[in-house]
Amino acid sequence: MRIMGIVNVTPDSFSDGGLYLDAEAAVAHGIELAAEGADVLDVGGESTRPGAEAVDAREEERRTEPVVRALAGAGHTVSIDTAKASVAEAALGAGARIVNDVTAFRGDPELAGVCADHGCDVVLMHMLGSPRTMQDDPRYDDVVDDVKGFLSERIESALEAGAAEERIWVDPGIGFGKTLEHNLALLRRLGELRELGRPIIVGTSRKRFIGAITGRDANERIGGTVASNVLALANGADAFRVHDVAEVREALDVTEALTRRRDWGVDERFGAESRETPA
Ligand code: HH2
Repeated sequence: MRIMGIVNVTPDSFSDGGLYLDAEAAVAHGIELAAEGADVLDVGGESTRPGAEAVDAREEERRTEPVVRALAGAGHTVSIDTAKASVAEAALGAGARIVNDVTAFRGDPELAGVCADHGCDVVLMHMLGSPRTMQDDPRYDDVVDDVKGFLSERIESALEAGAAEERIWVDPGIGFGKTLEHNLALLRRLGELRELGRPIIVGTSRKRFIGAITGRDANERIGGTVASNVLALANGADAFRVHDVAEVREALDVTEALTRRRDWGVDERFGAESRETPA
């Protein structure tokens, strides 16, 4: 199980926009998240919240590159949350090891090649439409089957572009063109995505579907964030992208201990053979 801590260097992210816009504050926040138990720090310079305006590539690079350089330089594993090849190239040059692309290589035709050249890990996420339009009446035949089919096609496309299969992660894109029911179905049936044969990462952190259930604002969704990540772990997720690392780490450590199948040596001592040879 891996926890990815979110470092948003943006003025407008939905829950922490503007808090870490200054590089120094972003780096300090990343270091704090690592101390709380994040295995990977996901640095992003463009909000993908519904309706968000696109950010110019040079501005996105200006926000993220120094933060990536400082965190990677301090020995942390850094991922760059971008759909742009030039931003990814700068981040990989500054020490990032993972590219987290919410468009799954559909946003920038150059990005897959940049990732293949660097041999980095890539996160391919499902989104219906674009952030500007994705929440306008999203529809699926069967949301889990549709997301699975999409991710399968994007894996193939990444492989054709030169990505190494063992470096690909998949993400159902919670909140990206999904109603409350779509998000719940994806989390309940997450295990079906295991058939893709790649590790699954999920991002439920503080998202609107939690607020729709609890009535809480973005900064008051820790309980819902913890609950959804616990269920996701139990249902087969491998990595968890969150803002509240300390709380989620604690919950997932306990969930992992509770759900792990421990080998008590029972089969050896009371296995078929010993049953067949009663005294
Ligand atoms: N969610 C957000 C951004 N990037 N990447 C992956 N792989 N999966 C996600 O679910 C995901 C993501 C949105 O969250 P956040 O970064 O907190 O907000 P914003 O996009 O407004 O910066």
